[in-house]
Amino acid sequence: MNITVKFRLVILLLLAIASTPIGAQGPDLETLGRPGPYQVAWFTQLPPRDEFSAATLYFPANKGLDFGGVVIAPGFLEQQENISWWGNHLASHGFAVLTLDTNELRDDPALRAEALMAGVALLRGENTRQGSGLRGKILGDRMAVMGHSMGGGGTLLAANAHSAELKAAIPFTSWLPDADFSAVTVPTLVIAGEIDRIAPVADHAWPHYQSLNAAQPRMYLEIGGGNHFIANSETDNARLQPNVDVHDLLGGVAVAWLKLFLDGEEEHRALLFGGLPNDIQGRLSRFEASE
Ligand code: 9J3
Repeated sequence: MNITVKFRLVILLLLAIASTPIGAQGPDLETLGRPGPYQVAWFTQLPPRDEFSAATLYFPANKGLDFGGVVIAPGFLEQQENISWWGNHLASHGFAVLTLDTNELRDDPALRAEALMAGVALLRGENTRQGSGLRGKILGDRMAVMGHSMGGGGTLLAANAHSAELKAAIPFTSWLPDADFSAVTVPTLVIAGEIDRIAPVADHAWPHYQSLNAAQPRMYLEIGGGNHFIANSETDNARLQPNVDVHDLLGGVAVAWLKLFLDGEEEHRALLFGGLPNDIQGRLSRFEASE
């Protein structure tokens, strides 16, 4: 090795040291609430399933391997467009996300639960399907379910019956009267809106949360002044609009939840259970969490 080569190696070493974060900046909820590092691609040509009528698979196009999967169901009279922002957001943070349309716009929560679990099976199948763009990239043991309103009721029913097949559940402004989800054994993030008139928290999200077994991680996140549609996409349908803009807050907390409980990235634990930042707490009307 001549002196020039040695010199260059020393320079490279110094550059490597200089670019290594010292006191490494860990993840934070604000960053996780913005679009993530991956480019999002999507496709809709998927193997048909009896349990739902159509679906879109969003994925992180420039991530090589190891995608956890998330399946999301819309609410009563809603379609994929009402939940599509989650597909983009979660895929940009590294997840394969299947949004689905129910067979009928009025399908009940139990049918939405079946649709969600069929979606989980579909995502697992994409890992082995000849011709799938996601072949070999999906980790079938890292699956989560989400959903809005009756889709949130379906999310909780799916987790209550099939926790062994799942790693996390995230119902948002869930709707299901007189429900008991005490058989859920996966970490569950319950998103609610303070002034939800369609699924009032006193009859829906709050008792849903309270019925969960406190022996596993659970969180109740109620948005101050939030309506039934706070976690939905903005669309042209005025009836289905979020009344406050909390996608940044919800997106950040949900990504942290999935990175911790699907991907096992422990550095996200303190973000969720170490006390939320004051600016987030200021936007909540009720919050409860246990690890
Ligand atoms: O999915 C939902 O928005 C359920 C709320 C609802 O109107 O239920 C009454 C039948």
